[in-house]
Amino acid sequence: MSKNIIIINGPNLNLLGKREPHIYGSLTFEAYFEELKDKFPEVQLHYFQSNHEGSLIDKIHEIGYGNIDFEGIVINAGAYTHTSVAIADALSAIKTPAVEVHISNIHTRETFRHHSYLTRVCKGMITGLGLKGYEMALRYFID
Ligand code: CA2
Repeated sequence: MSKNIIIINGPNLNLLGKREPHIYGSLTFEAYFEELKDKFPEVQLHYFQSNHEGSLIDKIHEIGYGNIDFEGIVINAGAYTHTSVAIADALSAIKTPAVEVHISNIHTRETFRHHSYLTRVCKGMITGLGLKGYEMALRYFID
């Protein structure tokens, strides 16, 4: 049985490839996700995106307590990274390990982006390496 790994993207990340390409690149996440599936045929990759905090929390609960056994979560919570104690609590309420990813380098941007509520409940954080960060996080779970 292959490993199940899920990528969760938070608010506005559905606009990837459509706006602000100078910060976030010009590829849509859907197109990138197809590339990832080709790159990692040995795992069952899942993808979830929501602009709603509660939906992200519901999905994290489903991963932790649902019927599918997940090896890991790769999460880019978007701006909720900097505001959401609730998403951090959801991640710490489940056993499934998570790796936090940011496309841009949050430490070289505005001060309000420097702090993440998620880092302390994640295995690690990758920031500033573009979409490549997702691939690196997946590699962590696969290896
Ligand atoms: O760098 C990242 O991945 C972020 O998580 C992206 C969030 C931002 O609030 C975080 O500080 C860092 C914003 C995602 C917005 O994505 C867009 C993509 C294309 C066009 C507009 C927004």
